[in-house]
Amino acid sequence: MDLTSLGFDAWFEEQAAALLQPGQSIARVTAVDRGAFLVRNQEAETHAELAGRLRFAAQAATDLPCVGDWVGVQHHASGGPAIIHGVLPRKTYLRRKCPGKTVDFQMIAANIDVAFIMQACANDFNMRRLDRYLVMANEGHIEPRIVLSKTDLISPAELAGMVAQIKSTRSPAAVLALSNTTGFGLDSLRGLLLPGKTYCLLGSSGVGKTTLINRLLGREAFDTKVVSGTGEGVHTTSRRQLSLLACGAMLIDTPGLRELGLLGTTAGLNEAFADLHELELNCRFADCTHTQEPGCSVLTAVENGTLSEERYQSYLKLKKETAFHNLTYVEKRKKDKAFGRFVKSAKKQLET
Ligand SMILES: Nc1nc2c(ncn2[C@@H]2O[C@H](COP(=O)(O)OP(=O)(O)OP(=O)(O)O)[C@@H](O)[C@H]2O)c(=O)[nH]1
Ligand SMILES: [Mg+2]
Ligand SMILES: [Zn+2]
Repeated sequence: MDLTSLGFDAWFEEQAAALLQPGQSIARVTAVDRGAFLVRNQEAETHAELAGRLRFAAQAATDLPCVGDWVGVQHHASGGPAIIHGVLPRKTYLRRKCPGKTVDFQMIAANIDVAFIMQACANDFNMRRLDRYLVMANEGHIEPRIVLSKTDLISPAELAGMVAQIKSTRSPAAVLALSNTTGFGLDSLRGLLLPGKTYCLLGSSGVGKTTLINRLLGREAFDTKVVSGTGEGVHTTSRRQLSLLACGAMLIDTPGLRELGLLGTTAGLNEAFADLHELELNCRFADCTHTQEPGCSVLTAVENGTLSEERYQSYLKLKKETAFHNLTYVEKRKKDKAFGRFVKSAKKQLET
């Protein structure tokens, strides 16, 4: 198996040329479980650890490798764990705000071509959460597709209703429905998976992400758990893992995210809310907040029912969060820089 089959291309090759030191070679991170890594190259999959230098030089958690990353490694002749020395720049990424009040980001996965955003038809279907995931994928330059799982638990009419709800937002993301239990829709999904491309499953805990990967692999490779009737489950998957399917596609499983904090830029927001963005162009004022301005075409659309009140509220909420986060993130970065300069000048004074 060559690196191209794992997704390596000319762009990464260029990045690698600038990064690799003598004795190092390229590999892809296939699993991250707390501090432990698995990396894969043309020959084998091996355990790996971070070089001390890389860990100490990291300015932020996002500088450290995540699943899907291309890294420069040094292999151990005696068979010990390989050492990861550097991370290649990412083409695409999934990241989220760290849980809690901090403004730092956490990498979920990198270098993904398509993200399947999964919601279970029963108990889990939620347009607002879907919006969040769509913004997240768009922000990381990943093509989103929507998967409605567990169709065996609802009627065809209910399913059609959900699909219609998604379509009414005019989201360009394709919608696919499937059931791991009956096998409905699995062949359509298989038909979408291309060799050498990387896919990722995103969605709440218990929607059936790992079960789907096991079905596609054709064996019980990873643990899944029975969830309670309400769909509220405990997390079963704790590690981020990239699996190679027989068809040559790669699929990344992620643990269900409990808190889907935001996000970085407004670009992702505008893409996920293309319908609103389009309306916005007709507002009288360029900086219209769509809350009270005269001649606001967003408000008009809500009034005459072409835009649902729910979607409008979802947009306002995400917009507010994004704006707040952008602000605090920029401030924090400034402070970090100022602190860095302070440390440097203090060190200099000590040296002289
Ligand atoms: N009825 C029904 N149950 C399913 C289906 N797919 C998965 N399940 C069940 O849903 C439960 C959760 O499945 P998992 O695959 O572990 O869910 P997950 O998304 O990986 O959850 P986390 O790892 O916690 O994020 C298991 O009990 C599965 O058997 C389906 O299509 N229909
Ligand atoms: Mg799982
Ligand atoms: Zn407006």
